[in-house]
Amino acid sequence: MTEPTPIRLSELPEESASENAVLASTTRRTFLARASTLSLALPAAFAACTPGTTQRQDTTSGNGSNGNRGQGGPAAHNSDSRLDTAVLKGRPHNGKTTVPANAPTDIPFHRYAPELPPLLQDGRVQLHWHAREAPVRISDDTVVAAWTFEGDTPGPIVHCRVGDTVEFTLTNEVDVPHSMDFHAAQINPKEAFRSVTKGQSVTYSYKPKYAGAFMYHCGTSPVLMHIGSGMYGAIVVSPREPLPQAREFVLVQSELYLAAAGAGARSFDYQKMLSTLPDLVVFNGRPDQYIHAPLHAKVGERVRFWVVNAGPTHSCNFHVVGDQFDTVYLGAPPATAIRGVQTWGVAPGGGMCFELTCDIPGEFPFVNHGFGHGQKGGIGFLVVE
Ligand SMILES: [Cu+2]
Repeated sequence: MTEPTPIRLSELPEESASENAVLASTTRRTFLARASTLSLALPAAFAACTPGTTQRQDTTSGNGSNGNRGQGGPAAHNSDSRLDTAVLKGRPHNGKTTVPANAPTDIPFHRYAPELPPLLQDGRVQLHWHAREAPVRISDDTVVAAWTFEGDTPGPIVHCRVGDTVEFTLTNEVDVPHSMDFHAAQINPKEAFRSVTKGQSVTYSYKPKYAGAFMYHCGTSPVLMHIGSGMYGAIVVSPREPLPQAREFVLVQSELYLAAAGAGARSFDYQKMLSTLPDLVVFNGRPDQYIHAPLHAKVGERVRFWVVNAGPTHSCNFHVVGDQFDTVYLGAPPATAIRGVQTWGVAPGGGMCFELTCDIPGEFPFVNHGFGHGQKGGIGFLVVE
């Protein structure tokens, strides 16, 4: 295996060396498209030139690790998030999302349904999704200019079982390259998670090996921008042997970093994402939506929360006020269950399964108990009657 040659920033194509020059001659949208495309053309060896990263060969095994620069189409490249981070580390990046010119202006609010969808019976989940830019109303007074899977953020909830076949196709409808990284998959990311440009599609299938709540997200460079702008969601993989009967909900926590309010939709702001001080921290994309329209359960029922933390940066310290988790699964349910838990942290990029029994009636807030974040919208009510 040939030792990869580190690439310096000065060796990048000229248009990336001067952000000002780029911004002066192009729109931000064009710049982001260029930045993403540029990163596709960089070899995995670039990750090795970043201090603190270890060299890896896996993403380019078979065709060398430094031979792709500037020549291949998307099929030859990997939208690996470590690579993406390395590519843009230290570079100025003024990316902001925008609303498509032809988008509707009257955007109604809809509550993101948190109920776990039923399983399909034939063991196959066929998904053909589209990467779209769309305005999404997240509250009475705020519409965001989101990058989405299927027009909403989070994207659709997927539910399958261990060993089922997930057949997935992503078609990109927009100028910025996008991709799909399912954390429930064991698959060659260089092929499956590659970015596709406008009008292109990528198709792959996999069989989830473990049960759990898994994140999916766009992994295109800069991955922080793509997750932070709305391209994430949850796939829940149930075990083959059913878990105890329960009312099941899916909660995806995410942070929102928004540009100043102006006319129309608020942009997602890459510089604010880097600052890691979010404007909002929310469940299922909208602040306080489950305060206004709570989750419901009956006395005597078991409630199961599948909690995914899309981040992109902060933990979700999941807690239910006035109750305790009867069961938290540290790994794939039903193994590694622990009992009597008050709060447990779900890492960004992670997911966990929490259960409680509704022994008494009441209104039970479920929160991110990291309250500096919980009070930015990461709260809702479970009403037990
Ligand atoms: Cu994307």
